[in-house]
Amino acid sequence: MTVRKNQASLTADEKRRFTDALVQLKRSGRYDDFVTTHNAFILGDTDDGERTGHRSPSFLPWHRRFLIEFEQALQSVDSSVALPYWNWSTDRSTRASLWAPDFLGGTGRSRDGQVMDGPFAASAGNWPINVRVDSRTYLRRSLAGSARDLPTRAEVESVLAMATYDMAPWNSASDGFRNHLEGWRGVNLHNRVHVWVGGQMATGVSPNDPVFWLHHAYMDKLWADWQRLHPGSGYLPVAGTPDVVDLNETMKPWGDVRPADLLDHTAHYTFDTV
Ligand code: CU1
Ligand code: CU1
Repeated sequence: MTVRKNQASLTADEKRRFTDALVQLKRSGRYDDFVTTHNAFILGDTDDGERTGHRSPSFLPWHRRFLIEFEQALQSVDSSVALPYWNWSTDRSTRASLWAPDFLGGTGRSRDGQVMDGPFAASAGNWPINVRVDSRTYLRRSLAGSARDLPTRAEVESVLAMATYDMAPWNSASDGFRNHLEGWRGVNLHNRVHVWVGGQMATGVSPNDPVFWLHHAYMDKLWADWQRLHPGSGYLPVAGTPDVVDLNETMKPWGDVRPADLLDHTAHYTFDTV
């Protein structure tokens, strides 16, 4: 059974196995397939105008499925690996162990944002940026370079307290849990973390930075936490809503999975907190 752990409690061996598996997926080309898929679903999202991955109710189930596939790819390399999650409301400093050279490496240098240490530094030769928005082929970060700090626990709790999953107009203007979590309104949790990390994380090709997976594993955990806090609330919309994915409609690009299929994460993994 896959147990997703807080990254702060991983052993040195678990960190090494995780980063080794990432590098192996990168070498095989499979890692970049995930970046390409995400990039294709960052905007419109699809040619028929349906919003799937972002700015819509299916933000959470879409990324849940995306992470499950990625975790399975990692496990095909090393069956002991699970996705760790990054609780950025607690590990909120640029000196957190997350950014140490034995794990994800640190911030980029001031000149060009290039990450200079850890397994994903350009100098280590294992992490070319192939799916990119410009000509720069190296991983970039500017930790804490944005105007706002990482979200606080109180801000997380204010979003978890929202009892309605999502509501019309089902986009980046909506009130409700999903949109405040995604960050287009209110305190802004998810988007703000992407911007705080900077570099590729602040672009549509954000999965180029391995911290993407740890950030989204935590977003996914917050969805599970919200479900436990609001047992009477569920995924919305249930049916008949144009341009977004209803509870029982399939999601692209998979075509065989509905939000309804993804409401119970325990079929796939558990968290170290339960
Ligand atoms: Cu995304
Ligand atoms: Cu994201």
